[in-house]
Amino acid sequence: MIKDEIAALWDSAKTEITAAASPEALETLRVRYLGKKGELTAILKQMGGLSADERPVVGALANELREKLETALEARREVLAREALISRLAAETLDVTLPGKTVPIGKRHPLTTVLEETEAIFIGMGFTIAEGPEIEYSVHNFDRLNVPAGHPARDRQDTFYFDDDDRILLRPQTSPVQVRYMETHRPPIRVISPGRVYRKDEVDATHSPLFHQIEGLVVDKGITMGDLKGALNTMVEGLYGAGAKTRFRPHHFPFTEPSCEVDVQCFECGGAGCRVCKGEGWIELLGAGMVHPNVLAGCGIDPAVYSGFAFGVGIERMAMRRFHISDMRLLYENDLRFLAQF
Ligand code: 2U9
Repeated sequence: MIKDEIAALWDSAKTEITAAASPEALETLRVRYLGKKGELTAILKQMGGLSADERPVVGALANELREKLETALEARREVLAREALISRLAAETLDVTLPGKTVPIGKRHPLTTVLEETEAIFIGMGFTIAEGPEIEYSVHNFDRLNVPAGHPARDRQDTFYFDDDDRILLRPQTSPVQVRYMETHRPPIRVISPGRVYRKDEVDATHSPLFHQIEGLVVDKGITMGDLKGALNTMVEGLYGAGAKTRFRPHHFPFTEPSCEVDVQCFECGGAGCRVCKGEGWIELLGAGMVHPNVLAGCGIDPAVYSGFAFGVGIERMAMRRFHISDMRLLYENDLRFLAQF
């Protein structure tokens, strides 16, 4: 009987509409019940077979069903819309009283600070910065630096080589940068060459196979040891303050003659002797000397016409002194608790 079909349709429809979980599901139900090919249309098609007195009754029931379906669909649509709004508001709730998210500001690494300050001092004296490859030929790192074959510095126990005949290496000093510079520029030369250097050292509190150096080179006519002392004293005063005193001790390097090592008076105890300077009153800082004539000649610069001085300083050494860092490894471990102190 059509009346039963209408009642059954309403029963299943109201359950499904109430359970509809999304606007899309609701739309599917609307099409299924009220669409042109929907279930209500299917019932209305049967009305043709009814008697004259049944038709108006069933028609009324069918219209009532349509209204109930539309009302139920609209009610469910509103419920879903309200729920969607509530969940959206919850998700987008912004508590303006919360403190702002701070963007952690980075800090300069102590090695960078020392490097940049040292560079600035020499740039102030008219030096330019030269750079070069970290993978270098032993010709540039030893032969051009008057380091003869068989010299201990060439030993594989100290230097990293890539090939079996010791031709290609990781530079143990930045001197080859100055060699390359002298091969491609004419005097006057005033360069500093900062950078990474590599030596076969076991890692401990004062050694690392990778560390950093800054070297300097001046070549011109009439350069003397006095110029060297003046430049280095200017660097030391720039780093350790105007009263900082230096001491020059005779030394030997194959690439400089005469050579010296330079100490700075201990800034902790003013020279009286303390834990920092191990009672010496002086702290060794760097090595330097007048460029060996063989080195000038090897780079095509006539040592009878030109002279020059050079120096080399370890950046870790300066940073550890400056910031009272006892273990070099702290400079490489990227522990923010350590780095945040500078
Ligand atoms: C050329 C000619 C000479 C660079 C020099 C030193 C002395 C020196 C060490 C200091 C601490 C390396 O980092 S360290 O271990 N260096 O003592 N370096 S003279 O002399 C040169 C460089 C280039 C063409």
